[in-house]
Amino acid sequence: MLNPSEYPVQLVQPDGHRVLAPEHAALVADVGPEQIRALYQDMVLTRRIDTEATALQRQGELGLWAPLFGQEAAQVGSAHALQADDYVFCGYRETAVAYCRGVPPGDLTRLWRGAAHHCWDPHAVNMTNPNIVVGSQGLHATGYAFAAHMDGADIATIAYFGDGATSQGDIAEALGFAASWCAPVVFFCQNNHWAISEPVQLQSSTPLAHRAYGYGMPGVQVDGNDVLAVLAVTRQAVARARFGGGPSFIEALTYRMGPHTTADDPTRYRSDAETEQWARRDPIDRIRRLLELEGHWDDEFARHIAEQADDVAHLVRTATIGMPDPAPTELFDHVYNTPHPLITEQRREYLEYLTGDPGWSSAPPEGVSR
Ligand SMILES: Cc1ncc(C[n+]2csc(CCOP(=O)(O)OP(=O)(O)O)c2C)c(N)n1
Ligand SMILES: [Mg+2]
Repeated sequence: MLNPSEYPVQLVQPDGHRVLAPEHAALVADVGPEQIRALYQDMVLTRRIDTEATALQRQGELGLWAPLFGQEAAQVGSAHALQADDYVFCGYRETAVAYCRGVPPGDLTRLWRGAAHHCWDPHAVNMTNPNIVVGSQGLHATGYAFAAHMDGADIATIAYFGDGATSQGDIAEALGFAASWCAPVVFFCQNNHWAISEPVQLQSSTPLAHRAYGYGMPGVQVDGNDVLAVLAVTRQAVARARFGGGPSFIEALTYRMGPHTTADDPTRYRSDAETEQWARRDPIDRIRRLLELEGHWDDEFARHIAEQADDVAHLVRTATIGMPDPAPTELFDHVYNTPHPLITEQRREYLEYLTGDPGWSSAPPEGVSR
C-alpha cells in the first residue's frame, strides 16, 4: 500500500549503497543490472539532450527552453513504470518522459523553436505535447482517465506537474474529482523545490503528499533523485489505477539544478549552498556508484554511453536547425476544430499586414466585433 511515510521512500543512497527497504525493493526485484544500465543510459542521454537544447537557445536557435537538469531520475523512473497504452499528460519540463515514451529526439525542440504549435504526434506515443498552462493537465488526465474507466479500458493515466501547480485550482479540482469518481490517474508531482522564484515552503506548510489524504487517495513521498525508488512507487500507483483501485499521489523530492527556463536567472533568488547540497545527491552519479559497487561498470560501457550521448546531441542539433519555418498563417490553424469567424478575420488582417495592405479600417465580418 502507498501510505503516509515519515521518510521518503529510498532504495539507493547518494553514495550508491542500497537501502534495506524490503517492501519497496520487492516492487523492482526484477530490475537487474541490464535494466539498471538502461535506466542510467536514459538519464545520461536525456541530460545531454537537455544541455544541447539549452545551448541551442543560447545560440538563438530556440526561443525558450525549460531545462530538466537534476530531475532525470524522477522522469525516467516514472516513465519506465508505464505501458504503451497508458496516457501521459505533461507540463513543459518532461523531456525525459517524452524521450522514454519514444518521441524521436529530433522532435523535442519543434515547439520551442516556434516551428509548429506542437513538438510530436501525441497519438503515436500516448503523451500530450508541452503545456504551459500550469496545472491544467491534471484536469485533462482525470477526464481521460474517467472516460477510460467508463469504457472499461484497463489503462492508467499519469499527470506530471510541479510543486507550484499544487496551488492551482485545476489541480485541486482534479484531485477531488478523481477521488470521488475513482478515476485511474496517477498524480505525479515533481517537487523541485521552486516555482520560478517561489520556494515550496510558501506553497504548502505540510508535505505535498499529505494533501492527498484530504482528497481521499493515498499519497507517498519518494526520493525523486533515486531512479529505482521512483520506478517502484510509480509501478505501485499505476497498478492500483489499472486494476480499479483509483487515483494516487506521488511527491517526488527532487531539485531543479538549472534556471526555471532559459529566461530566468536563479542566482537572484537562491543560494549556491543550496544548489551545491543538491549536486551531491545527483541522480546520475548515484546510479553510476551503484553499478560500480555491484561490479557492473566498465570502461566499454562508459565509452558506449558517451558515444550515444554525442550522437543524440548531434541529432537534436541538426534536426532543430533544419526545421523548416512554418507559413505565417499556420498560426491560425488548429485553434478551433471548425472555422471560427474571429480567427478568420484575424488571419485576413495578418495577411494584409504581411503583404503591406493595411486594410485596418475595413469593417469586420458579420458577427465579429473588435
Ligand atoms: C495558469 C498559469 N499561471 C501562471 C503561469 C506562470 N508560470 C509558469 S511556470 C510557473 C511556476 C510553476 O512551478 P512548478 O509547478 O513548481 O513547476 P516547475 O516549473 O518548477 O517545474 C508559473 C507560475 C502559467 N504558466 N500558468
Ligand atoms: Mg517546481
